Amino acid sequence: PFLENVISHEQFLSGEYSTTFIDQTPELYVFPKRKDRGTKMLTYIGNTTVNGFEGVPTKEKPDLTPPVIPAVNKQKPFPNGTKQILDKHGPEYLAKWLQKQDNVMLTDTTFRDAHQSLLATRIRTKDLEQIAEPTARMLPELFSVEMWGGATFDVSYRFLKEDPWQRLLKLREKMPNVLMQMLLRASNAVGYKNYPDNLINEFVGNSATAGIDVFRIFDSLNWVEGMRPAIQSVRDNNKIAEAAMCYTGDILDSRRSKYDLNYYKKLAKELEQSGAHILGIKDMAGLLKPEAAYQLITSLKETVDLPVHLHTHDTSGNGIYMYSRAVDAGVDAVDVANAPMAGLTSQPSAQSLYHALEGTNRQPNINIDNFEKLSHYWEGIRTHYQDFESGLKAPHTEIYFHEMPGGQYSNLWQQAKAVGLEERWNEVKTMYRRVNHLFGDIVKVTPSSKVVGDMALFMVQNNLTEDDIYERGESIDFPESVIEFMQGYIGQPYQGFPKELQRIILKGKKPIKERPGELLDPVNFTQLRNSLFTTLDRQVTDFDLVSYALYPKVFMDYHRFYETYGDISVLDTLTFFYGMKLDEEIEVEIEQGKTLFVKLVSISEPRSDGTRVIYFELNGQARQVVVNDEN
Ligand code: 3PY
Ligand code: ZN
Repeated sequence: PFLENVISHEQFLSGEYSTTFIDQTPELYVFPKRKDRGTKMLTYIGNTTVNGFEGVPTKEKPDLTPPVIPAVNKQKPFPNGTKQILDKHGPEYLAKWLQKQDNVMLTDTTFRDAHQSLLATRIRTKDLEQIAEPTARMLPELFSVEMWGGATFDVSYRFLKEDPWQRLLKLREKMPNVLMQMLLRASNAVGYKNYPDNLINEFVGNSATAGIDVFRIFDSLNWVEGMRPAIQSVRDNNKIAEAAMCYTGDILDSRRSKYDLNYYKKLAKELEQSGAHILGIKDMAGLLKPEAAYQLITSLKETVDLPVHLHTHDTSGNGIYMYSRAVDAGVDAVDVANAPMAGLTSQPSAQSLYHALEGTNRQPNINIDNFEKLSHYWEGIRTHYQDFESGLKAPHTEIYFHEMPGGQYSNLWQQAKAVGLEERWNEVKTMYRRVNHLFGDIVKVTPSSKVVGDMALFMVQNNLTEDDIYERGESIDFPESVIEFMQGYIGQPYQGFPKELQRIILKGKKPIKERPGELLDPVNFTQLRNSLFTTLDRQVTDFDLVSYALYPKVFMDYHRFYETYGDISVLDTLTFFYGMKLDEEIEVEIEQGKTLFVKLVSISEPRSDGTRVIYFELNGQARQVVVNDEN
């Protein structure tokens, strides 16, 4: 194996090595471990069959058929799309091109925000991958497909036991013609806190290499200072910087003057001056009302010379009407999801918007029949994720009152339930609004929304009022996220922190005014690579390195899981979540052309040590694994 490593090494193959090559190349001494993929996989299936999957009630596997994938001719070349325009002419040209389109353009969010908002971000790569090529072939007129970023990164490792970079690479291969878009939390990258500038830079660079074309960058407090490094990084990579402002408050409500039309105009100008190719409006909670959209977009189009791309959540049920007014005002592109994955906390439906704009001269230029054909797939696949549905069944106009972002509503509800506040959920929602007020009316989106949510839960749980905080705050231990927020570690809110409250919460700690990324020590990637190489005992990719730097624990947990169970992203989704039924047979393609046939034969009763023996047939051969019964 040593010789094999030498002769297959890139440096050796390139001919650029000297006599010290062997001494300076430790990876030559790493030999492939004997891995029995079959046993690892059977252990996972056995374990899930007996103990269930985190967050899914242990129950019989649902009887569902795989959804229909629309047939497309894969031999034909892909139709050209926006990706070809970017690659040929660059981001400035593409932005001008977008601005010149008569018809409103669409971003399809089904691959990211739709399932983040409806299904706790749980759709697996396997299910996205198989519909990616039909989507790219059938909807080449899309502006972009949003398929990465936001929570997909963290959730992939943590719950789905998948490598998010692999998702990106696979979808890129299947979608070579449409722009691929991600949501980037500026200096928080795809995490919940600020990172050093050099890490943001590495993250953006690697994301661009792996296939992202459009980066929608936002700061959770609309603090432009915090967005500059990310915008610059995207520009340096010759990709599209869509700098987004988060919409909060209500410009139609004259009693709330903090976030008025002038605020947004000024912000838009600043984003333009910071290097945005596209101006994004990120209406993360769905607060933008139709008339407000009309006024906002009209003003912004007069203020900046950039295409405007609008994002919303349809929680209130007003999404299509709002988009229609935005289209009247000249918005260049809007975010929609395929109908079965649209509506409620997700984006408005693409198909609904198409029909709503019938007879106007800005109706999207897309093939609606193809949208419908693809919709059958999404309708089917959604049922495979039924245990992650949020439970929201109807339009929810209370959003205008509490202002929680689309993805947070179901999350906070779960958190409230977990700490026994199920009965007091209405109080939590009201408290969320009160905390926002207490904090001085801030923008609420990941991670600032989490701070407000944590504080609201904390106050309800401990029966605290605003007066209590001011009167006895010195003796209260506030949640860590609230302390960090008041320290300035996620940035500076517009018009600053409420001074007295900040003093009470910080108890003598000094807040910062600078950008946290400037103060944080840069990541030493060389050192990190070496130590990771020792820990993982394998080659370290640039992707591994960035993931580890962002999420050390999450990444290592994933690594250990992978060592134990192997690559289980190849399992079908129902087996992944529910294991197998007795006598059931499944096929698992573990690599191209290599399929395992698995049958679950029987499960023993628990033995005195709490374990069960699971009997399988693997490709016709009897195999057994032992798992702990954790019930
Ligand atoms: C995210 O940051 O994940 C969001 O979708 C914010 O709206
Ligand atoms: Zn969103």
